[in-house]
Amino acid sequence: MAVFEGNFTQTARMRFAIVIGRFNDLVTGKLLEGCQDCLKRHGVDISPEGTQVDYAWVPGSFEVPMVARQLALSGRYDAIICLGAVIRGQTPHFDYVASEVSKGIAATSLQTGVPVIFGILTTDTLQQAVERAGIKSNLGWNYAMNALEMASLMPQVRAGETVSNNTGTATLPPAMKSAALADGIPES
Ligand code: INI
Repeated sequence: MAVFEGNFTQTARMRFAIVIGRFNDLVTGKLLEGCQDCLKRHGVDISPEGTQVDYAWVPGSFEVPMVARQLALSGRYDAIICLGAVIRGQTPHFDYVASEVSKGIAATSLQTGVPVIFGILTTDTLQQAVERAGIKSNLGWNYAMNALEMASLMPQVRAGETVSNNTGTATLPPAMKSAALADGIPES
């Protein structure tokens, strides 16, 4: 049987889109910084003028899934990272926004087959949010790691390529093999 496993090293040909909510941008801006730092330190060119990362700003988390879905449908990206911060207030608004963005991101990922990373902080207070966006740690970094891992995992799963195999190396049909190689998977 096969073991499929992502890696963090073959990033040269990967393409990402990052969708960022402006609402609570004190927090989402910091998540973006953490995310970019991680991608850059794994060899990704994060420049908006470059060829590896596109950025899309939306008003708030509620709008994130719509734009993420359109980007996913373009077929241009190995993974999409969604960043937002939904902070509980005095009204039920939080619950509606948090519910819709989580359902929307899950649906986008499942419907398109493109990994869409759920980088939406949902917290009770602003303090909890800033602690997770750079004060104590920066979850933006983790979301980028998740994107790198999924971007390298999915081509393997699609092509049936094996990373390690107790019974030997799996053989792929030629068409799948060239697709896997085009996706940056090394020949085993
Ligand atoms: N958007 C957020 O990203 N976080 C929030 O905490 C938030 N709250 O609490 O209202 C929020 N609201 C805006 C929402 O995402 C939409 O942009 C707006 O409703 C327009 O559709």
